[in-house]
Formats: sequence, C-alpha cells, structure tokens
Amino acid sequence: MTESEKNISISQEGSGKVGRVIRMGTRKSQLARIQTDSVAFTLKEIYPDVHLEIVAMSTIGDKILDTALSKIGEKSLFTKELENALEKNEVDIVVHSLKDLPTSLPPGFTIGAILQRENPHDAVVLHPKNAGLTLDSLPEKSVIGTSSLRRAAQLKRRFPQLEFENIRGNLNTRLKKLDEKEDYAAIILAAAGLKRMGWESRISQILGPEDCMYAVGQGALAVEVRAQDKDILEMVSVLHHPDTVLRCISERAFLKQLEGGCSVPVAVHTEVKGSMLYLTGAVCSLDGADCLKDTMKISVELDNKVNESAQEFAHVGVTATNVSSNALEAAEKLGVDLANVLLDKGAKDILATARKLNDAR
Ligand code: DPM
Repeated sequence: MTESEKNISISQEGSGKVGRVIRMGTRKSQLARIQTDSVAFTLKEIYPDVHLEIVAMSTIGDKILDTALSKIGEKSLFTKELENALEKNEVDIVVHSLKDLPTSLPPGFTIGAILQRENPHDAVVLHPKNAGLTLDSLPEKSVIGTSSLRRAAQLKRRFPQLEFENIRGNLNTRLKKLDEKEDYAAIILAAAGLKRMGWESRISQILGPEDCMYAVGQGALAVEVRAQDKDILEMVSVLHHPDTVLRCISERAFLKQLEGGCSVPVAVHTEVKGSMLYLTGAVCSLDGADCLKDTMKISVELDNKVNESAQEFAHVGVTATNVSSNALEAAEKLGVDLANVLLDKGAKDILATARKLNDAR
C-alpha cells in the first residue's frame, strides 16, 4: 500500500473500554474524504467504543484525468485499489458513491449498507457571467460541460439549441475550469456532490425528471465490506435506510438486466409512496434522438420477514439482512421486469449502437 497515507481522524475517548479498531478506506479526493468522514461520524455516534482509522488511497480513476470516464470503460476504475486493500485486510470498510459501484461486485465483496439518499437529481452550475439564466434562456450554441453520456443524451433531446462537451477532473477541478476559463457556459453535476462539498450556493437549477433523469444509485452512499466478515456486516447494517435500499436495488437490477455500465445512457427515477415502489427507467441513443422510457410499480410492504444468511441473499451486490426479504426481492424483480419491457421495445439495439459510437470516438 505504497500510495496510502494514514491518519487517525477519530479515536477512542470517554468510556474507558478499549474497542476494536476499524479501518476505513477512501479515495483521496475531497468529496471522497467528506463522504467517508460522514459515515465515520455516524458510526462513531452509534458505536462510541470503536476506534476508527481512515486510510486514503489514489485510484486509477483519480490518476487518469484527461480521458472521459465513458471511454476508460470499467466502473471498477475508482474501486479496484480500495477492494485490493479490503481483500488484504488492510481496511475493513470502504465508503463509495453508490453510483460508482458496478451492479456485480467481484466475488468476496458486498455492499453492507446504503445510507439515506441525498437529493439524487442533477444540477446546473453556471459560469458567473451567466448568473440568472437557465438552460432554457442561455444563448443558442452555449457550451455545456459534461462527460456523462446519460446527461448529454437527455439534455440534447430537451435543449437542442445547446452544445455539449466533455469536462473531466474532480469537482474542484471542474468548478475551476468553469469559472476561470471561457470554455463552458455551464456544467452539470450531481446536486448531492455539490451539497456535500458545501457548494450548494452554486446550484442555479435542479433538473427534474422531465429534463434529465438521474443515474442509478446517484446521491446515495454505499459501504462496501468483505462478504464473509459477519461482524463488520452486522455492525454497518444499522446504517441501511430501507426506502433508499429498495429504490437503489430496483435501479441496479434495471441497469444489470440491461447489461449497462457507466458507458451507456441509462437513466432512472424512483419513488416510494406508501407501500408502493415506482421505477421509471430510460435508455437513450447518444444524441438523444431515440429514447425508450417506461414506468412500473410493485408493492414493497415492509413485513418482518428478514433473512439470516448473508451472501447468498445479496441483491445486485447489496446485503440487507435487516430489511424484509420479500421487499428486497420485489424491488429487484421490478428492475428486471422494467428492463425486459424496454428490451422488448428495442433497448438492445439502442444500447449496442451507443456502445459502438462511444468506442469509436
Ligand atoms: C458516474 C457518472 C459520473 C460519476 C456517470 C453519470 C459523472 C461523470 C461526469 C457513474 N460517476 O452520472 O451519468 O460528469 O463526467 C460521480 C459524482 C458523484 C459520484 C459526480 C457527479 C457524486 C454524487 C453522488 C462521477 N460519482 O456526478 O457530479 O454521490 O451520487
């Protein structure tokens, strides 16, 4: 672990009991650190006797900053180094943005907790000179910065007068590129990331589902652990937010059934109303010209039927032994069913073409 820097950010105090040391792995970006610290803070509140140690690492995704994410391909880009450290017992817990985790995790790993979702929508951040404008009122041919195929496809469809160009780098870099140059009139970022960074004041517009649906898992934090580590699994399971878990399982099952990764324009919108879970999913061509979209719902009554054994009951990589197994199964089925409906309508061709065009760029 040559790249790692260790710093003990939270340690034992008070009770006099010597607790177990839990090591939390994180990427080095400011957002990743903030996200890990927030989970550490919550764990510390629940388990005051546990020692938490934070281990920060650089990942390939952090090092390759000049290539669009969708071109580098693999989702494991941001997660591989962290999973290696988990595997070697160098860390016990890794905190991720759920949307950066593939729908199938490598064997031996599972998502042991999904925390309550932040605002899952995308947000518009304007160049200061455009203050007061919206995507509707920006001058024709204004350049919008985004490297997300999903955002570009949906927004091209909705705002054909605008132009879209890649922008890469972590959030700090992107805001700098926006503010200090004249390359972009605005950029699109997840509201959740902006909020966690303390940059909510830069949000000029939140994009609703009619403009741009969000990415699978967007806005939710996930805690990845070793699937066999029963103690840690049990410890982190109290962090699960049941509504978020059900929404995200349906979204992940949808993406998995479509065989989509981060290099395809797939978007979702979910809601829990009473005991019903609603999933809207869309598959778009890169230029947004073709867009298949549908909504389905399923009952996810939260009964007390919980499952005891861990990994064989993981749903799209998520182990949630403290959430009703009937509800988890229903959520997963909803995602699979909706994907099948769109596949029947021709989603396969749209995705195949999008992949081919993206690879050729
Ligand atoms: C994934 C995408 C992006 C990230 C693709 C997408 C955005 C890439 C880009 C899968 N991961 O959304 O269609 O804009 O070039 C990422 C962000 C967050 C997690 C930043 C962002 C923070 C929000 C969260 C990058 N991963 O999307 O603005 O926790 O959901």
